[in-house]
Amino acid sequence: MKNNRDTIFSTQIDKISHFAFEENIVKVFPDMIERSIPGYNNILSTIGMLAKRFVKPHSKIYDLGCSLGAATLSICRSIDQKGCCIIAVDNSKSMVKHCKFRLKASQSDVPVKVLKKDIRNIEITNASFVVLNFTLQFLAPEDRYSLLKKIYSGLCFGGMVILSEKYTFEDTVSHGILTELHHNFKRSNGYSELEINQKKSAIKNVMRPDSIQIHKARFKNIGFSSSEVWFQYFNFGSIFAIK
Ligand code: GEK
Repeated sequence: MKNNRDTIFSTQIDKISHFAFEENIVKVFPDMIERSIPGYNNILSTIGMLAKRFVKPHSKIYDLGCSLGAATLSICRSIDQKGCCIIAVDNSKSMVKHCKFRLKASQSDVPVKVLKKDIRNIEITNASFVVLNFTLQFLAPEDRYSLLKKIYSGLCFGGMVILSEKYTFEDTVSHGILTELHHNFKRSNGYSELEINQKKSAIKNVMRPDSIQIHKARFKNIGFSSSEVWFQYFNFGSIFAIK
């Protein structure tokens, strides 16, 4: 797949439909995510570093909502622990198809299974490292606790969950400033006002972010012994949680 430029929302759309991870989006996905999420590449490379530190030999690594396998590839390049395998899961048929091509082309030594499944319906067992890189925000809020509880149950002690998300902020002034900075980031990456506004309408009811406080309280409630924000760039960031 070529690295196509994202022009999906660049012309006036009369009736904007809900954002869905279908072939048209998948074809421009690497460009879209890089120009839309501040710090995306820094997060990916650090996921590799954290995997090197926290993955245990003979355990499983899960990349939930793997899209085109960017986090999986970063982990493959970073780990040398024996007997590990990565389970990469996405419920978009197009994402899974292109993810398999990409992983095949990378010729990594780490075994990877790519599954077209809903992450709410998979089993998690013998895990030492679980990645939710900008995925949880797409789940209905009422499904988030049970997914993280299932992950906790399948995680070994000392294992790590990486949760990267867009955040909301309880303080409305801070929320406004950080949202404005994010829009400036998108403008500086070549997105027009029309593109920013039309994408916002398309994604409004599909992606529902939580605050950092909600994420941390949820981890604590489930039983994780530590959790901390290790990266933040405007209203995007990443938290690790350890069992
Ligand atoms: C990356 N992690 O590049 N089950 C499985 N997959 C799902 C579900 C679900 N219930 N809901 C959404 N997805 C990637 C980026 S993108 C983030 C993740 C974004 C999948 C969905 O199909 C999409 O591929 C992914 O979660 C979210 O590191 O586009 O902002």
